[in-house]
Amino acid sequence: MKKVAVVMGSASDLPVVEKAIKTLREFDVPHEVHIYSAHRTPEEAHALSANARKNGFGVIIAAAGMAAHLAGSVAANTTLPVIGIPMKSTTFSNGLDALLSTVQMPSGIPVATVAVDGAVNAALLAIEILAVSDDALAEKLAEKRAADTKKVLAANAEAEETYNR
Ligand code: RP5
Repeated sequence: MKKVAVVMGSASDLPVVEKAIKTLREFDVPHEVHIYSAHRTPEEAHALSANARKNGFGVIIAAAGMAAHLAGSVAANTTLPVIGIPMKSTTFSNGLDALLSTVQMPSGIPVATVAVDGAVNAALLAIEILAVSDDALAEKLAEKRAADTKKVLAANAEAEETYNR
């Protein structure tokens, strides 16, 4: 199976990005985690993305806040799919700054952008991309969907029982 690269701009992003790592682990998807900044370690970030395909990666998840250039700069150096997680790293604008920086890519260099702090969906989207050519992984995704549906219906049954008169 291809690996997922998870890269974030700062150690301060880890508490949120760990949710993506946990999801990848739940699906037994091989992954590597790095803290490389587009601004503070540009050479390392460049090497990761430029060599990602030949190093066995199938998808890259890139998380960054504030100016949030990481996902875009990673995408500029690879034709692998790049999923951007805009991080709510400051109270200023609640992550809208990072959301716009991540999503507003110029034509030709796409970044698939999830919600602000949307780490779980970033991992699930990465798994969905790998599952295009992996039936066993697709089956695991279907099982998770079914389990999620069950949970919501159980909560609904409880709410109906509690509140409906
Ligand atoms: C971004 O700036 C990082 O991804 C982080 O979300 C934000 C703040 O970084 P620190 O100042 O906490 O290192 O590059």
